[in-house]
Amino acid sequence: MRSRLGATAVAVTACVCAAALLAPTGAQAAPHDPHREHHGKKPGARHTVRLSQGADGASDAPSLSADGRYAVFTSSASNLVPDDTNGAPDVFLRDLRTGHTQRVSTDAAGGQSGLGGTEGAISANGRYVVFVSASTDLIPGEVHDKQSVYWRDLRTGEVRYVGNDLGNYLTWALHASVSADGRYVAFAVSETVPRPGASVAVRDMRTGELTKHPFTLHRATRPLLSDDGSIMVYTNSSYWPYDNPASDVKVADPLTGTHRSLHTTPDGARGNGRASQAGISGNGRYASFTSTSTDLGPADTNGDGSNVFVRDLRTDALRIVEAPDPALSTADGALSRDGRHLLFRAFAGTSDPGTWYLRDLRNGRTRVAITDAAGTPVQADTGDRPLDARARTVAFSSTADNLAPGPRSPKADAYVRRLR
Ligand SMILES: [Ca+2]
Ligand SMILES: [Ca+2]
Repeated sequence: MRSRLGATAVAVTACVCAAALLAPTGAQAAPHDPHREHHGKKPGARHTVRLSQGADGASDAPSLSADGRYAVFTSSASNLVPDDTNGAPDVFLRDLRTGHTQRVSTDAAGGQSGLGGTEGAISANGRYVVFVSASTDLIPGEVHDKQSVYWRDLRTGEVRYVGNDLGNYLTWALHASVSADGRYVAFAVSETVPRPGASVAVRDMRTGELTKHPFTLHRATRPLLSDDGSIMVYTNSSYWPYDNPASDVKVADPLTGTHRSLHTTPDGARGNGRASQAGISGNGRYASFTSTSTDLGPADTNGDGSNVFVRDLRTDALRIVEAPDPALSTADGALSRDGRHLLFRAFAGTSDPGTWYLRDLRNGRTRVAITDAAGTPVQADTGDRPLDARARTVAFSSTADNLAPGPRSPKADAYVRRLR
């Protein structure tokens, strides 16, 4: 298994560059859109853009396309686009080049859906969006009565059902991830009958084939695909009362279901702490996770304080990510699509919002990544793909003041900040 995943990773290293060159067209043009905003800053200048300018509701952490041009986020606001009257959260696409904001949790013609959508994710090439919705009116003639994953081609507008049901009764889809070319969609399904838990599945949108990963006495959640769709990671969290064995992070072949743990000691045993937050670089070579284990191999200076770890899937080497102050904990790691940069949060304890850093994993250079206009680190949350391919921009949500000019929402806003 190891060597097979490793070999796959080698073969797809070049994928992200090609994906970044695929410039999406259509669907973004809106000649007389009053919601357009132009940001007259020179490309490369460090600045922060509020995606939810003046919003009347909360927005969550966006995900970015590989080239950093497109951001997808969820918002409860009703005033980000005209005629949002469904009283439900929707998924929005922001073109950062034109400033145009578009609602994407709609039917193919752009018609509003009754229950909107959440948990949007965008493909690396910027053309496809997947999201979760309980709406029954997204596809004419198709009614899916459970919370389901939908796939949208932004160029043609086409909306397709991905899935919600793994053969059991009470299930609902939770989270989705899409490959760079839109072909593969991984998603998590939560179940209450016959027993509480969650599992992951992958749909091939070209053939329609659905691969179900085995259900265990765990919650398998937040699957994330590499850009070419050949590698998937996910988190297995213990579900009360099933607290044994402990949580784990997995790397899997999405189409065969074979998998292995990322959270292992040099002897191959399970780490002695808890693991979560599985991540994968877009090129599929590096996987990240957060763990409280002290026996994974690298020297650990904060004891059982959590650390982000990065595993090279080609060599199996594991590195620990320590804060600039190594007594602090680190968590919330997210790799750039090219795998060179890592965004992470360093904090002293659970009540400390901490500081977000960007580290160049090649030379160790580390800088504060998320600050307000005065340069002060601020509270922030991040989504699945908070960095573009080369970590030139970071996307996040925050309730902090003074992040960008203009009016902020009464709750959290979504932002994109240029890093270099
Ligand atoms: Ca809405
Ligand atoms: Ca530690």
